[in-house]
Amino acid sequence: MPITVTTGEKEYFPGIGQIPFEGPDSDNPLAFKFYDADRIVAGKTMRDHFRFAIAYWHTFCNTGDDPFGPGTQPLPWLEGGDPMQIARQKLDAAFEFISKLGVPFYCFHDRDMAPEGKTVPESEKNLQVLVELAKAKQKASGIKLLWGTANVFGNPRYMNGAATNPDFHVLTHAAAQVKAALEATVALGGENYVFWGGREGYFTLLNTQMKREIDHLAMFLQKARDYGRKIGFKGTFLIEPKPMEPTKHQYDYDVSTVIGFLRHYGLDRDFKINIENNHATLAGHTFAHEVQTAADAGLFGSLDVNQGDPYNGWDTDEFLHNLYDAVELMLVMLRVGGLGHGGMNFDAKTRRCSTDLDDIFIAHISSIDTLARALVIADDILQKSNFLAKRRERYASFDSGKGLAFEQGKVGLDELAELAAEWGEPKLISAKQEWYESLINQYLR
Ligand code: XLS
Ligand code: NI
Ligand code: NI
Repeated sequence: MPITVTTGEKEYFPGIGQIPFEGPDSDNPLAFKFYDADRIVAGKTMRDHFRFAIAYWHTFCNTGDDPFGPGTQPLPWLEGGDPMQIARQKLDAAFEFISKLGVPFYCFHDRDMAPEGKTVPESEKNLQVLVELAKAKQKASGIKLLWGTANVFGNPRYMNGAATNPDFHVLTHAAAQVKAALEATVALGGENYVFWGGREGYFTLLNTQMKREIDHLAMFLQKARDYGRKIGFKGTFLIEPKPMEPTKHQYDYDVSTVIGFLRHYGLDRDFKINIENNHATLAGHTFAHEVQTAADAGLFGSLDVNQGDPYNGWDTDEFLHNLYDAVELMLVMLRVGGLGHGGMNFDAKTRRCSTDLDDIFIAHISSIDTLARALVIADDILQKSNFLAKRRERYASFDSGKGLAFEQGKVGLDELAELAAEWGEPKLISAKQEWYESLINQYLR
């Protein structure tokens, strides 16, 4: 569905209209060079391949502060005294930006959209007020909610965790927030609901009953699921793994860990996985590896697209611009059947020194174009090269005869040993890694 540009009382990005597609020869920084939303690739429009979403927290709340200094990026909608007035301005800016970019979805934490009040009911009320306004904005623009979530890591009360906090009193506050955020997500027709276990982990085992904390997390998620279903949430619950930061030992370390957790606690029917590139690389994996792992388990949910700095190990949340990595990602995405009800959320922020308002547009356009270009390249590789045939050939010894019988469970260890003795030493078969790598480079055009 086309997006209608929606501004509030004040236009926050004057001089910038809806971002057009101008093609690869354009040198207009405020135009798409590769993302042509209606273009069909591999049987689907680019719009449907990507289901792009804007992250409320980075794009409309973050001003570039770091541990060494305050924010540098003046965001005009954050100016003014009254927190509820600022929240309304932020909503105006958000829908103006998203509609001008022409992206179909957004994602938010409760506290990104509405300020925390002095009491639980006051916080809930603040959120409800903003949700009503957001509903009207969604209707006017055609923009939809990909997922909602609760920020149960920022407030100091969560310093020892939310659902895994050793103090039950703190857990109840996390529950109040998740309950309200689920209600907001349902009210806004959100397709998914995310749990990123911000401070669900620990720093030292000396003071930690790990099994008890993880049991609490699972119980909390079960109760959240039950409540969500009760109030009519039909979408998917998503867990977003991350290996470190803020705690030393995060319980949702990576996709494999989360798969084990979901299956162990019987949560795998309602929950899937939201995978973030920078979290994957912090865990020592590639984005593509994590996506393949989740898809193989039937638990692929959605993506947070960003990238880390290749030379430092932290969650720098940069805009994805590495084309080679994007091609590897899209090679997997095309083969696992795409995003389904998930999307690609830009969990990324402009660098602290990028201080112009149009840098926010340029950053998103750059990432969107990187992924669009990668989609076309990956589709070309799958359609025109012998990439798939080569991969199949590598496993051909399991396609017939004893190899097939082994896969079917019909060959025991003793018979395998007999075959080894009978067949003698196997000849070395090259894995051809460099051939695969060069193939990608050949198609980067
Ligand atoms: C932080 C996470 C967070 C989640 C949503 O590292 O990526 O932004 O996506 O809570
Ligand atoms: Ni994320
Ligand atoms: Ni992150």
